[in-house]
Amino acid sequence: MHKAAVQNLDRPQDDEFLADVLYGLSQTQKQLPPKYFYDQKGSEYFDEICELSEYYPYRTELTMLRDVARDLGNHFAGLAPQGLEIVEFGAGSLRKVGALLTSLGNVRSFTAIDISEEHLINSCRLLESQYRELSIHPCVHDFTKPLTIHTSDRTRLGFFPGSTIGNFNPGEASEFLHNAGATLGTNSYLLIGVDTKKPEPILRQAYNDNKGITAKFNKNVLERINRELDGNFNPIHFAHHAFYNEPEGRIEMHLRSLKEQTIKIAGHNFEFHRGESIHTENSYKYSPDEFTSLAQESGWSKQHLWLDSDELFAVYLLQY
Ligand code: AVJ
Repeated sequence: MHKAAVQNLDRPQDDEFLADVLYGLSQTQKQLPPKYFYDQKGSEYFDEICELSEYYPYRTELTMLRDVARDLGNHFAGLAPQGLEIVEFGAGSLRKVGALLTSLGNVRSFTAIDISEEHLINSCRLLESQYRELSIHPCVHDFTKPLTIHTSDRTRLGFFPGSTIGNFNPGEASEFLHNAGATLGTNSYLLIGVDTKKPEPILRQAYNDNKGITAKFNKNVLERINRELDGNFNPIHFAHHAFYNEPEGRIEMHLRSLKEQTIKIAGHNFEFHRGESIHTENSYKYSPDEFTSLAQESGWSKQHLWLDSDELFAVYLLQY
């Protein structure tokens, strides 16, 4: 895998970042798209979040994937004569796909799609050193947008772990699932991790950790605006605020202004009242029934559902 082999299909450009920020901060409820969390620094903070005791989704799913991979091995035995091609959406640090690569045995090709180029390349290099026979294709792309990838005779298995789908509202999630089906093709599969609904304290603590890493992750988007878009946010004057919005079934993350202030970004002024917030992320939680219907409405049928014993997390195998 050489640098030249990296596909840059739809890398978000600086002017798009600027346009999204100017638009988001002009809304009555100020907001920023969560995909901008993941520059190099933000991707590192997210990896730290995954090590936190409060953040159950990462370790729960990782533990489940061992069983899932074994079941998938049985499922695909005889079903994928040309071998499998795995396509991971939002690949991040690639710490989960290894469980599948090891147990499935017949994976020939792996396409890793992520928005954070440097992080993606480093992760692919590491994976390459561990799976020398595997053909690895890093692809820098914003997976919130449709994507066409090369075709082969192999059985395609999309992989979308971590409940990243929770960042979309249900309408956008359905659109993503449709697009993923179009990208992967008829009869392809999607293995997708989805956070479940559960008692509020567990959810709240997962996004309000004791070490304050989630707060740093959240505030990093302000520092990124300062670095890349000539902004003058002082993160000290904003507070991390995360809570479960029960009627909407989602965790919301906000950055709340601790005082009245004016922020300048690329020559534009934005006024903040004391207590006014920027809504930085939604993280939707789905019961198995809710998610199964969403998948069905989006062209996918449920083949398998795995839940851990505490029902903290769900992994679905869907077919298009
Ligand atoms: C990567 C979107 C699944 O919503 O749990 C973690 C991101 N935000 N802590 C999530 C996140 C705050 C995470 N997802």
